[in-house]
Amino acid sequence: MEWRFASGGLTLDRPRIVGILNVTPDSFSDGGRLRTIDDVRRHASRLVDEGADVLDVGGESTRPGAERVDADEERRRVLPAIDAIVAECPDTPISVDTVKASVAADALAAGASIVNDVSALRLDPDMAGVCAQRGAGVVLMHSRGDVASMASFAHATYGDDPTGEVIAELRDRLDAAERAGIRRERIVLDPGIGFAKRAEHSLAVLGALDRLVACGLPVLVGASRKRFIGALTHRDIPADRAAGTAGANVMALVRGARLFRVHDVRASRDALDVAWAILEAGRV
Ligand code: PMM
Repeated sequence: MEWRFASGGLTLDRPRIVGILNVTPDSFSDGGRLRTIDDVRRHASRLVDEGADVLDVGGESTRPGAERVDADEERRRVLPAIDAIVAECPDTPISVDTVKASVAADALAAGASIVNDVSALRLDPDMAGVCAQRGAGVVLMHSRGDVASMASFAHATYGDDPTGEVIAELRDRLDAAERAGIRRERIVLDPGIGFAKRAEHSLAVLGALDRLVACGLPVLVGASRKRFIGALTHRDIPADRAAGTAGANVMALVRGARLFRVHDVRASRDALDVAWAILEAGRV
């Protein structure tokens, strides 16, 4: 299986890591760390050295209570970072984590080739068209509500099959994306761990991830440092959750995910490579 996007593609014949570069003052686990372009350059090159296959640049935090940013401010954060990464890591595909079509369009023009939309194209009516026209790779992540509420529990109401609801809602977004002209080979599905999901919902969705994988598209999981991992490991500080994150990623790999969005690349790279070798050895 291969994920196609504007600058080429990524084969998914082994686990792939999307390294997180948040150029926000207030993201939940790493806000404010990358203040200068030199910081961005150093961090990007470190993530790639540690084994990231894609770099994901985000300029707006979805943390409940985080400051909302307009498109101009988001552009001011994201575009210089993309320029710096293109120069520093020219062979690494870049994705832009945004729900705004105008930010996505400028990011794609600056050298990004993937749009990671945590609203799965719900919040900006122009987003699907921009992605289709530019041939961007697209991550459709499950969420409910607007940017201010999607990472809270405000919409975390499910019946007795949360996974089924998540899959049905993602299928609707997939249909909308295809109707807008985005080719299937460019689309990746993401269950949206922690978005409109309490710990029990995130666990249910990860535990039954094979049902999402059965839709036939590549699956990306973003469990990195999230609250449910903190709760399970009693690690209050998000930066202490790398091992818990690696555990979640290994289980997601076993259930069929192939892309993993993480802050701590080295820990998940090692865990996923070892898990993959064992899975492959068992496939004879
Ligand atoms: N999580 C966050 C932000 N963007 N994108 C995708 N595709 N999947 C996720 O799970 C996801 C995301 C929130 O985490 P962060 O603030 O640490 O980036």
